[in-house]
This record gives sequence, C-alpha cells and structure tokens, in this order.
Amino acid sequence: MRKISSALLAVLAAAFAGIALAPPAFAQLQTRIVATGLDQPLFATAPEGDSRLFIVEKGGLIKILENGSVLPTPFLDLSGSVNTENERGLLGMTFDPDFSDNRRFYVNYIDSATLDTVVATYQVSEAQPNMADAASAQTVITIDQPEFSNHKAGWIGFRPGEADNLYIGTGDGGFRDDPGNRAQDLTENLGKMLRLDVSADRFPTDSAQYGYAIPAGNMAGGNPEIYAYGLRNPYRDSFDRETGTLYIADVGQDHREEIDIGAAGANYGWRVYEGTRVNFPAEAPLANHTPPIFEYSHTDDGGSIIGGYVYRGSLIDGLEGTYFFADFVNDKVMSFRYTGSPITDDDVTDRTAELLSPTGISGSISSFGEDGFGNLYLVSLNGQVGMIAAIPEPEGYAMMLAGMILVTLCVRRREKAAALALA
Ligand SMILES: [Ca+2]
Ligand SMILES: [Ca+2]
Repeated sequence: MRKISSALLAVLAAAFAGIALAPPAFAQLQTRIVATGLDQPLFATAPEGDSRLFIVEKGGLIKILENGSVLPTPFLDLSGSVNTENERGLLGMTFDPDFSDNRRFYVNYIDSATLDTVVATYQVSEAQPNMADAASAQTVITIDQPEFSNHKAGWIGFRPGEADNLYIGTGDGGFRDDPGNRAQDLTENLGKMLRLDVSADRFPTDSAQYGYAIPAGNMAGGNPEIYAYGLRNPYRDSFDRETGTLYIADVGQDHREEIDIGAAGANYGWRVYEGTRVNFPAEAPLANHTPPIFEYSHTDDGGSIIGGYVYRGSLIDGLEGTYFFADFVNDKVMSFRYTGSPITDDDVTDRTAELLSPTGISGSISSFGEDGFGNLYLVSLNGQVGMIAAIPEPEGYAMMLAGMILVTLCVRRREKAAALALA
C-alpha cells in the first residue's frame, strides 16, 4: 500500500511538475518597476544571455542595472561629446552579436562639436566587465545633419542570424515636410535604413577609425549604405529575435503614425506620403510606395509612435509573438500580432490600463527595451524603467502552487527513503 501511494504521488508530482515549470496563463499584464531616478533614459538593452540591463540616458551616460540596482559608476560617459538639444542626444546602442568574444558594442549620438550623427564602436574593458574602455572608441560612420534639431532617429541593431551587418535608422534631418527631400534622395543617408558590414576594423592602422564594408543586397543606384528609404524619423525599431522580421516605427508629422516591415530596397513613402495619406498633393504619386502594415491617426491616438519589440521571453505564457508599441504624446501602450497581413484597428489591443496603471510606470514612454532573455521593458523619459510582467490567472497560480507543494513533498519522501536505504 505504501509503495502504491508512493508511486501515485510520483505520477501526480510529475504531472504537476510540468505545470509548475510552465508559466501559468496570465490574467493581465503589469509593469514592475526595476529602476528609478534615471536622467531622461531613452533605451535599454543587453547582450544575449546576459543578466545585466544597460540603460541609455539622453545626456550621454550608459548605466548598468545589475542584481536589482543601478551601479553607481556609469558603464560609459559620453556627456562631454553629446549635444542634447531637442531630439539630439545619445540615442541608440547595441551589442555586437559576438560580444562574448570581442567585447564590442556600438552607440549612436549627435556630436557636440559637429552636430552630426556619429555611430561609434567601443569595447568593454577586459579587466572590468562593467566598464567600457573609453580609449577603444572608433568611428564607424558619421552622417551629416542639417541645422535642425529634430528627426535624428538613433536606433541601431543587428538582425538575428546576420552577425556582420549593423542596421542604422536615420531620420530626414528635421524641420517639417523634409525641406531637402532627403528621404527620397538616394544620394543622402538621411531618411533611410542603412546597413553596414562591421565585421572587421577597416582601418587597422588608424586607432580612431573603424569604418565598414558594404554588404551584398543593399540598394543599387545610390549611396551603397542604403538598405531601404522614404523614412521620416524611424526613432525606435527592432528585430523579432525569433524570425528576424524588422519592425520600423516611423514617427509621423501631423496626421499618421506608422509601422513598416523592413525589406531591402523598399520605399516607405515619406515625404510624398505620411502613412497612406498623401502629404504632398503636388508631387507625383510614388509607383513603388510600400505602405505601412499599420497606421493610426492623430485624431484617435496621438502623435509620436514609439516602436517596441515582439515578445519572445519565456516568463509570460500566451504572449509570445506579440508586438508592443507606444505613443509618447498620448501615453498609450498597444500591441498586436503580425502574421503577414495588414493590421486593422480590431487587431490592436490597448494595454495602457495594464501597463501605465497608477502602480506601474508613469507615462512619457521614450522607448521599449529588451534584455538578454527576451523580457521586455518600458522606459519612461521621467526616469523609470519597468519590466512587462504577468499577473497570473488565480486558478493558474493555485495550480502552480499545488504543483510546487507536491513536488516538494515527493522530493522529501524520496530523500527520506534514500536516507533509510543508506542507513
Ligand atoms: Ca581602426
Ligand atoms: Ca511611410
């Protein structure tokens, strides 16, 4: 009898162990604050599989969140090199896919002396893994900017499975209606998605220059750096870390905010189009306009899209494949799942009440972040970073607890049996 009940318990425990290991279905989401007191944070990221979170501040500091606290010494201090007027600043950061071997990362900022965009690469100190080696700075590319202080974009990233190529989103350079028509001009690197092969230092004898090569598959007939064009201000973009799909969130002007799917050679329409709306009736329609997969009107949902990420974490069951984005002006957070068909309003879930609740993060979402395990974060310009987390279903939570208790009982029984056998 004792043996039967013991076997039964083992079967039950094994069954519940499965439940205990899998995350319970979630009733709703919440934002769990992980850092406060930051100075205008704009981004958060981490190397793959790394438990630290690197938080980028507009003024030029990169700080590390480790084991629940922001380290007192910044990882990197670029405050002396960065102009922060209006939309200028330290705007983007990404780690090399081979970071664990080469300790290399990249930043995108507006240089205080030239007011141009600089994409530079650094290495982490070999002796101090929480410190960038400031002396390792090398310029990958500089991009001339007009005198305006808006539309600097700033996102940079690597597509999963394409380790050599750095993608760089550039804005049209500013003001209104792209006065230089730069986004449609293939001899300008503004208003574009650029793609550079950064697999090696192309100036090995020049310690200040890193440079790049041109990867196969960029556009022909213009600047060789151009991957896609017709963008106004692709400030926050991302790759789905599972599928490699590139989500470009292009900030609109007076009427439409839009999300595009990145494809080589695509023309996303600006300044002729703002979303699918004709912005310049006097200009000829574009024969090759790639429309957004989703757009929303300012009359409904506000004025500045903040692109996010597709959730691929393992902690929230049922959320995988969901793309999150926000609107900075109207303090909204929304999500949808993209499977190849255009997104309609019915496909969009408003997450604002869950994620910007009074107990969660405050508004002014300046960015999303993704850590080394695919967990997603909200970054508020007000100084907070919060992790998107689940509030489990009550029954799911009860099942998980029951499973854990049974497993514990079973293990104790086994330990006791083993102890008796040894004695
Ligand atoms: Ca060099
Ligand atoms: Ca467009």
